[in-house]
Amino acid sequence: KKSVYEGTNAVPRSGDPGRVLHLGLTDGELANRVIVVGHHTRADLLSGFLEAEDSGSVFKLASDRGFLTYTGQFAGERLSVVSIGMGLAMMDFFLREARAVVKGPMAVVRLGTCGCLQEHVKVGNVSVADGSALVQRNYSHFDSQSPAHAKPYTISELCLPDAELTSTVIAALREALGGEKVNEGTNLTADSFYSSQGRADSAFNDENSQLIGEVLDRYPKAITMEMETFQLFHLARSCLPKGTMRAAACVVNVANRPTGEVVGEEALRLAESEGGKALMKALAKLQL
Ligand code: R1P
Ligand code: URA
Repeated sequence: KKSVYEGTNAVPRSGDPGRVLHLGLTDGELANRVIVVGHHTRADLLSGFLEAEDSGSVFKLASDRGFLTYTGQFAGERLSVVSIGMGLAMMDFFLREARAVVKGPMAVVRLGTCGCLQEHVKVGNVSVADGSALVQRNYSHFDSQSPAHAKPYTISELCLPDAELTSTVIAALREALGGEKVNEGTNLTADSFYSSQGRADSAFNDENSQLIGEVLDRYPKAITMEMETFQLFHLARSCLPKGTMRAAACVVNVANRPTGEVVGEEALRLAESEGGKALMKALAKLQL
């Protein structure tokens, strides 16, 4: 009898050649250097900078779980651009299954978008994470059976990116966009776009009116709040053997949460494409 997949532990695969279940990729289809983005339009945009592989074309595969992978050549190196969707779980699927189909050291850079927590940071700028902390809804707090003393949200310790990759990314972004368009600071990764990012919603009991204040008290350099960076840094640091997965992350600031300003369509596309190309250059330059 044919099974839907093989193996119930580690990273199961399906079919022949065995493809990982959610990315849909098999060995060799993903490069060691990867740009990770949140949606297909951004991946399509950046795939335009890739050149064909020896096969004569840029590799493209869309999985039925929402992942879209492009692999080609960039500045003399093999490089992939992958759209992974949103949240901690999708970054977990991506990094673990990517690790399973790539041999040797890897470097992963995320180009996301998000709201910015500092008034002085301009929309359309790119903010690079020099560390990331996780903000999680404490589900037990909201359970009426639980003691009331537990706080509604937890804020983690900082997790750091790869230092060399991060400085290479900053230098490449400054060269491409100009120094005034590149900021650095602490990233906050939240497990919701809503409650754990401090958005008020009268349709739910979220108890989050103090949350952004608490985050800024604990991390005064908090600059960005989005949904994947902490998982990227944490799993890269957890990957074995140590040092074989290097990570960096940045976002285009699409909104300034203190002022309410929101970026225009054209400025966003420009930052995504020029910023994205700069990240591809940084990745290609890195000695793996
Ligand atoms: C929420 O709208 C999504 O946008 C941000 C958040 O991290 C979350 O994934 O990033 P992306 O634009 O990369 O998806
Ligand atoms: N994505 C997020 O997660 N947060 C924002 O504020 C904007 C985009």
